[in-house]
Parts: sequence; structure tokens; C-alpha cells
Amino acid sequence: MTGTSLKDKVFDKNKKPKLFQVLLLNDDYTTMEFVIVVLMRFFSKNQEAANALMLKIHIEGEAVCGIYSHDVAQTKVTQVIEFSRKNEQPLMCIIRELSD
Ligand code: TYC
Repeated sequence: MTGTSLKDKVFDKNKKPKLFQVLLLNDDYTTMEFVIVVLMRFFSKNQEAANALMLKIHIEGEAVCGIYSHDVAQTKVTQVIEFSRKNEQPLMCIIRELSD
């Protein structure tokens, strides 16, 4: 996009939108049951998928739970952290830009 006017950038319909991964991080204190609830409630996973993803995070340290536009990804992070703190769980949720 070098040498392109602002007008061209704004109206470039072929510009690829950036995508953002939302990840949950493992810790030693959040209960497995709570993580499953979070995955079902905020990432639309069914019980089986939520259980498998929770175990992946527990074993590997982190996992991608969904991929969204920046707005939606940031909202997920805010909602998950707020829900976790209200339930006295230290669960952490982060955004990572998806590189192509
Ligand atoms: N490691 C936690 C435990 O043993 C479970 C856990 C899984 C915590 C995934 C956070 O994102 C997480 N209770």
C-alpha cells in the first residue's frame, strides 16, 4: 500500500481485514469446570469440544479459542476477564494478531 492516497486506502474494497486470535492461558488455580463454562458461554463450544480445549490449555499452556475482528476479539477478552474476576477465578484471556 505504499504510495497510495488515504482515499484509496479508505475505499480499497480488496484490503484484507486483520483477524485476531483469542487465547485462554493456563494457570494453577482456575478450576477446570469454570474454564469449560467459559468456553461454552463465550466461545460457543459444546460440552465435548469445551472439555477437549480446556485439557489442551491445561497441558500445552494456551490455546486459540476463536478468531474474530479486533472489536469482537477485544469484547471477548473483556467479558471473559470480568466474568472470571466476578467468580474469583484468575483465568487470563489475551488477543494475538493472526499473521498471514
Ligand atoms: N490448570 C488448571 C487446573 O489444574 C485448569 C485450567 C485449564 C486453568 C485451562 C486455566 O485456561 C485454563 N485446575
